Amino acid sequence: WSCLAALLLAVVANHVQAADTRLPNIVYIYADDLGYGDIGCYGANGIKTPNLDRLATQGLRFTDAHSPSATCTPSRYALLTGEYAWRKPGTGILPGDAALIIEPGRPTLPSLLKQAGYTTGCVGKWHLGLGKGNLDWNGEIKPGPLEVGFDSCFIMPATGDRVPCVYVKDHRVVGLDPKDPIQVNYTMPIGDDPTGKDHPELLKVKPSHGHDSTIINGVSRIGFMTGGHSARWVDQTMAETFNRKANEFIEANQDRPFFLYYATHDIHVPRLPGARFLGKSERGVRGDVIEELDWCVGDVLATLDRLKLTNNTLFIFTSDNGPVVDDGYADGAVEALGEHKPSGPLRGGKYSPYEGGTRVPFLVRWPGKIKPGDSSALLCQIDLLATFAALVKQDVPAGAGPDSMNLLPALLGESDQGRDHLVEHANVLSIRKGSWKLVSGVPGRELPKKVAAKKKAARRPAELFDLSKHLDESENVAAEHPDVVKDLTDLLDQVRQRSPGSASR
Ligand code: NG6
Ligand code: CA
Repeated sequence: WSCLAALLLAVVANHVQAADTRLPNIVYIYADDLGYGDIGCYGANGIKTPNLDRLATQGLRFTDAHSPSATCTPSRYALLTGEYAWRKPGTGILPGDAALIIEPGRPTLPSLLKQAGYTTGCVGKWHLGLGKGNLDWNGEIKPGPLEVGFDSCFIMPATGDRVPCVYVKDHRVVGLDPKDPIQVNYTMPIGDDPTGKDHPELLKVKPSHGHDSTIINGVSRIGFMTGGHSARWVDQTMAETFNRKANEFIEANQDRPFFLYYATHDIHVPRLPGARFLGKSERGVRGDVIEELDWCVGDVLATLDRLKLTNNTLFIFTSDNGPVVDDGYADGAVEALGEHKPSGPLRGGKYSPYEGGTRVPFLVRWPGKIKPGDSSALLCQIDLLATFAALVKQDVPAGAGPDSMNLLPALLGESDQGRDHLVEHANVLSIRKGSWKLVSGVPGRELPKKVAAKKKAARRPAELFDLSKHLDESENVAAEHPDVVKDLTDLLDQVRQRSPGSASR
């Protein structure tokens, strides 16, 4: 008996140890255009987000975490490569027919995790280009997510408001009828589908700016497309479709360490929530899609609970850039805003160099490992590549993730120490250090030489803010602190000139 008992004990001990040393699963939910003040635990008004609020109660709520850029493509590029997007021309907001902008074979956040034994999945919005240019949507769609570190993907190629309006699973358009081939064009009309410009009477929601090309599902988009009728998505079921795919990925990989990159379409335009969320919030469709997003997060959390994976899963929820109310469709969001402040106490939002452009909600939960609370550590999504590498004990290869810093102690709430400084990226570059913020006149993207020279001459003077005194960047104190302006300008220059690969880690 004692022998058997000892054996049993050994088996149990072994099991416990195995569970303890197993690498945690990582679920990363990337909301689109969700602002710092858009959810309950960050002060939303008239919008209920009980699931995200629960996540905040059970985990760490960061108050100074940033997306790398104030728009989508550069943020995602920087997150996945660990390189500031402004270093690399061609990483601005991409059209739906753009080629992939991450070089296959380059070490990426998912490829490092894969190397550590993770199964990696990508669900939702991609917007980093597909193929090598002139892509045939009816054939093999590659390179794409699978060539830069993901084992599987179920994606929307670009954005909800850009054609082609179809899902892509791994290398193929889902549900495509070969007899009705897809063609996409971003320069001229193609096929017989009506456009918003010529047939506004067919629209469910009218554009307020641009967005007047091919009409798909009663919504005119950016870009022209023809064909692929059986494959076209229905906006109102997009959130639940992606959520089902996210849950399926978790379910299929429950027995091994997995990394799920789940980038939602919510709360980007066009805002067409599922029927049960329409009119649910007090803040019009923009509030409704936030509540839909919250439901989606809750549903993924429930899947983890059901599969008993909650305790061994590092769960991160954040957003790719700050908020925007009218982003090109007259959908009533502006009128319904009421007391709600999408950026909370911050100035600016999507596209803006002020804090609202990049400071976003950032919630991290890992029960038993991360003590619930708040953290004011300055961190950026660009740091996750080096931070995850440290977590899973992988070396970051020389030259990879040049701007990514290992902030594992901060991520786990063991330290309040975040970055020493951070470059924020919008139409101009800004730099943060301590409580100082300098909004420079330096453009956030490479300009043609002639234009650059002209612009340099016409550069607006730098603005300086002390965020500890004016979090809302309401008072420019550049004139009072020329020394700080100079130091930060020099520091920004240093970071800009640092050749990728030599950044200190
Ligand atoms: C802009 C679009 C906007 C949105 C954005 C990309 C117009 C007038 N505006 O050019 O609607 O699609 O691009 O958003 O077309 S992002 O979150 O993917 O960066
Ligand atoms: Ca976005």
